Amino acid sequence: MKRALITGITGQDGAYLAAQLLEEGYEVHGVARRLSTANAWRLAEVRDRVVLHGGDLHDTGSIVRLVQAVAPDEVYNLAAQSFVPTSWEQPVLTGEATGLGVTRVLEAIRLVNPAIRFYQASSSEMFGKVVETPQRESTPFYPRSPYGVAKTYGHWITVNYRESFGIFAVSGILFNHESPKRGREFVTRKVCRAAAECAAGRRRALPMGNLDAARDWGFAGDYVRAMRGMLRAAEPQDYVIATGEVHTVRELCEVAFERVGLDYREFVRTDPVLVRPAEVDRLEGDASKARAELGWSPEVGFRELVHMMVDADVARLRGDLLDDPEG
Ligand code: NAP
Ligand code: G4F
Repeated sequence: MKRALITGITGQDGAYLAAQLLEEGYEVHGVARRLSTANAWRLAEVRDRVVLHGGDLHDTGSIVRLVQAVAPDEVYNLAAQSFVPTSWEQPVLTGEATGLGVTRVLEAIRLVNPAIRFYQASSSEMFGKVVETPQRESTPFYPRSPYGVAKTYGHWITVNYRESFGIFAVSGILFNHESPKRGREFVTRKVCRAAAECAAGRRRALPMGNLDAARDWGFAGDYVRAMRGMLRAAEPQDYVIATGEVHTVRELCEVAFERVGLDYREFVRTDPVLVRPAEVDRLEGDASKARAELGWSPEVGFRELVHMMVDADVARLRGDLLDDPEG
């Protein structure tokens, strides 16, 4: 039986990855931070089948001891301070967790067992102020936030440990991916939740930032499948994972509110406080390398994804689905 260790298991991708690995017959271990309030709601379906260990990417010793104790075949480093606006408020913490945290996990692997395969959760935020469209593996990075800068460090340290120490370390450059398990602060979930609340008469207005921003949005379940493919490949390589389909935040609002029979223009208003100090205007990925070499392709399209998310929040508000804690 293969064993996987997932940092960030309590996050959106961690929950989907844990479920997929269990389905494949893996023994799944996860790193969870000590918090004053329980935070494993995303793991509800798999909680009795995963082993959670206390640890933090800020604490090197905790990571080394966990890699020793669990003795995994694969480590997926999904933990990060992952919300872009917070990275301007807490740039040093973001650099520590999202950037240096990667080195701490790689060092643990190097010290304990360099044969462990390593996946790094890199991001299309590294392309930032894009220098070519669509973005592919060879596109130069131009990050636009402390988060993007930290992820760029995480990407290059992964490449460096592969080249310096021969570790099977890969960087998955994933474009935005969403699901009903998405945190409420991210734009898709914020809009889908608000549409459900407006339909239920619990909300009258939705303050938003830049409605013209455009993203290549996919479904988290599809993207997590790509992570597994990268660690199964014959050679360690970096891959862009994206749908190639781009929509604006305005279109997202339109589709989400339409789903509950409402016109978004009656609820959405722009609030300058939510506009970012430096914006990533438009991301569009080219995943042809992953399609050709990993046989990967997305199964869920944009409208289906938005409908899935709105429907989940409608069900939560009705009490048909367990609601998540408000962030
Ligand atoms: P998420 O829902 O925000 O989850 C982040 C996870 O990291 C949570 O489990 C969180 O734990 C954990 N974490 C944060 N700081 C930590 C620390 N210091 N030590 C240990 N754990 C820590 O993010 P996601 O959407 O699942 O994304 C997974 C990874 O992919 C992240 O690295 C993200 O930056 C990256 N990524 C995401 C996307 C996307 O569109 N979703 C795209 C590209 C890359 P708590 O539950 O305790 O907060
Ligand atoms: O949903 P977002 O907060 O995601 P963002 O900044 O693109 O980052 C996400 O995707 C990255 C991959 O590219 C990940 F690495 C990262 O961890 C995270 O998962 O914002 C998307 C867009 C932005 O352009 C933002 O300015 O939506 C725009 N937006 C407009 N109004 C808003 C809002 N974003 C949020 N969160 N809230 C708003 O009210």
